[in-house]
Amino acid sequence: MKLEHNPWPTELAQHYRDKGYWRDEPLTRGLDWQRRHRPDAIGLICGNRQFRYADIDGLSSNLAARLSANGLGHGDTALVQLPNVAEFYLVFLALLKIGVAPVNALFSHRKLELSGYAQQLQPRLLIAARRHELFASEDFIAELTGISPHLSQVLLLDETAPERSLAHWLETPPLGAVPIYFPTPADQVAFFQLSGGSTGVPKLIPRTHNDYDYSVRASADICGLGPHTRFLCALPAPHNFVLSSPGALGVFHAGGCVVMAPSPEPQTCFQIIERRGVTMAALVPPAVMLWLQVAERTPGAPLRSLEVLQVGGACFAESLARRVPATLGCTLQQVFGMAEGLVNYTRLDDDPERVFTTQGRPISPDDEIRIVDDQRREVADGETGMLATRGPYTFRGYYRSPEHNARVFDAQGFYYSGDLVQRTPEGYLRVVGRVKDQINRGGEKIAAEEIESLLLRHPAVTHAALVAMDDALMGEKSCAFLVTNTTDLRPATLRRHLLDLGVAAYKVPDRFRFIDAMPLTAVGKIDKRRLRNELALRSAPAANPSE
Ligand code: OOB
Repeated sequence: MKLEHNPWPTELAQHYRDKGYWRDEPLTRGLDWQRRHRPDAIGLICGNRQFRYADIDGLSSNLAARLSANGLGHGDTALVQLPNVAEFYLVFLALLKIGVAPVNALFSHRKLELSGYAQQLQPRLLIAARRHELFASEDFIAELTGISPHLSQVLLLDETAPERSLAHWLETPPLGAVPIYFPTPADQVAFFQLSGGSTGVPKLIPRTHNDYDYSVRASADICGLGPHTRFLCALPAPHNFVLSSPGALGVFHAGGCVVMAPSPEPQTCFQIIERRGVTMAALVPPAVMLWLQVAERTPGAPLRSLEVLQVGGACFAESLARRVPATLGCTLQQVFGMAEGLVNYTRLDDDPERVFTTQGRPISPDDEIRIVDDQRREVADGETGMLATRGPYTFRGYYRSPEHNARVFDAQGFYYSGDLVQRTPEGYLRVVGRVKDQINRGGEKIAAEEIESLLLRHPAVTHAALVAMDDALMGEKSCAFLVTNTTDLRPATLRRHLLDLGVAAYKVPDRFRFIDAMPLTAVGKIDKRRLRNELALRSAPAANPSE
């Protein structure tokens, strides 16, 4: 069975093959090469555990074979939620080997997000962790089975019962020889990436073997990855940045080593960097700020091995960018990417001024970029416009979302990312704002509409608008403006309301403000610009009695 996705038009697909971008090989190709040529090289480190390429391949093959023996294969989907542990990659690779397409939820996701993904994908397999509050008992697993009646296989990290223990399934080969075959054609869906979203329901992004593999290979090349690379994965492992830009898959392609960290917190990361000789790391801007603060307090810090720091996911202030090379003693690389596809990098040999002042240029000569005004007419270099793009690894449509796709794609298949950018004459992009209704909370994306509709489910809330407010550390935080039919609604009640609905904690508004009526635009829509301006005018939190 094929999983639906909007394919590239035949002529473009042919062009991408002719250019050698699409090789019609599986996304596990890199691992397979390392297994055959460098089986004893260490490819993955997690705490005190080290995995050689032979181990990574062997463990993932055990799991793949056992799942395959249980009837899972091409056309099936899986819901996976794991923290930053080695098992994340072992599971991902196992599923790719047998053509089961997973969605890798963030560990911070809760009931609402996981139920939403299960609803859309109807997975047959669930892989999760007992240490997550939702999977400490059986209740939510039963709920998921209600949502996805074909869910027949559950495997858990930290589980003692062998029939459900992920560790057991990874370590124990199946009885008898079960062939692991790769039945998924490379132009089909390999897995689903998560969209930051701007709509009510989180959308899924089908990524094919061909398109993702190209982005990984080309990224590894641009970032100079090789067997010497030791890459610190401190951001959530499913995120496109640390998975493929060039991320862990880039490292496996190049034969380097992925070193896991539980979080980007500097004290922990600095120790891991020193102990493991990490050469490269990828961070979001708030984490860089913390790293800079700690490194400035402790000069001669343990970052000697660090050669490259990638920063992306949200706007990185030029003033901070300028501090990175001197304070952390490494090369800065800015990365502007999206789970939907397009990724831009400053190049490692770029002039430092360009690295400090732009977010890079696209991976591929065949990434087509248009920067357009409201009428979708192209603007001149240096002018601000909306970013539209298509190319060999930019998706052609969200999963089963024809109406939303009609809004964010044009007739030529260009995807409108919702970012406001400028292009330099050399083709480098600068991100200057956005038109999508989203809050970028230090790299974590919050779709305003999703939270507004949850707030409106509270009986006392009659109007709700979520907007971004500036924050010194996070870049942006979220503020909910509310009109209510009572005078005694408290922020704590609304926070509880949202958490009870099962939304991830990072999406709960940082501030609530109660107003008498929503300001409206000329066409009668909520005037969010006015709400944002109001916040900017009264930015001092102490002067805010409604909090
Ligand atoms: C990355 O991916 P997503 O899907 O979480 O978020 C994409 C959005 C972009 O459309 C843009 O609004 C924002 O995040 N963004 C940036 C940025 N990088 C991403 N805004 C300003 N400056 C940057 N450098 O965030 C992502 C995916 C792959 C690599 C890196 C980041």
